[in-house]
Amino acid sequence: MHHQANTFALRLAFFGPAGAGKTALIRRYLRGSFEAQYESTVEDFYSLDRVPAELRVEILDSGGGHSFPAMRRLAMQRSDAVALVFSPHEQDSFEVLRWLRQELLEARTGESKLPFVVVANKSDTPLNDESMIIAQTAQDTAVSEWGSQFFETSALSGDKVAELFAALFRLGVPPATMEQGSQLPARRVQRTGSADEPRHKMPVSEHKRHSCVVS
Ligand SMILES: Nc1nc2c(ncn2[C@@H]2O[C@H](COP(=O)(O)OP(=O)(O)OP(=O)(O)O)[C@@H](O)[C@H]2O)c(=O)[nH]1
Ligand SMILES: [Mg+2]
Repeated sequence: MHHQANTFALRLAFFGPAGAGKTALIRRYLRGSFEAQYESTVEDFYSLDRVPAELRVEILDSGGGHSFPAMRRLAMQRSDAVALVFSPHEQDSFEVLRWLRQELLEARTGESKLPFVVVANKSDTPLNDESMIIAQTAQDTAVSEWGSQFFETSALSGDKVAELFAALFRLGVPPATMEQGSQLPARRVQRTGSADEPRHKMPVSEHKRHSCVVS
């Protein structure tokens, strides 16, 4: 959590191979819509203010097809909660998550429990024999080996997308401090909302379903 003048900023970040559905998941959550046409991301930022908690949520949408290791490392260090997204329908998709998790470990050495979840996206599409094995291996690895939560989401149908974001919020904001509503711990206090950070501005109406106001 990052504290700035009566506002707490929660930084979420999405990483994963190109085409896994990071952008689609973020847009499904923020806008409640789905775009079938694929447009690869370089790097995007979204932000929204959750009115009741005076909580500013910043979401980094990284581009899986663009490798900027130094930027990724910085983003990993600055995040309060991370979603590692893959698609079981793509061979090697989960393998990318293995080294992304490794990068996360290296970027944040010394932290005992890293705040990340693993996301198998495109659950609307039936698994064949091969993708079923990939999905099972991923779940076993995430839960048993990495001790992380595992979500099977669909940006197309919206299935488990709200649950995914709820988990990210919980990871980033310790519940006890949320209830107190004050004196939130600043794990890595950083200035937020600086002019040099690009942001997507989206019409307020797109956020209504989440009772959010766009900053
Ligand atoms: N059927 C289905 N298709 C999806 C789902 N999520 C994303 N897609 C499609 O998969 C393609 C890639 O989705 P994106 O969200 O752009 O993937 P990305 O992870 O952001 O990719 P990069 O920006 O290149 O890293 C698009 O054509 C989406 O419409 C899903 O849950 N189900
Ligand atoms: Mg994208």
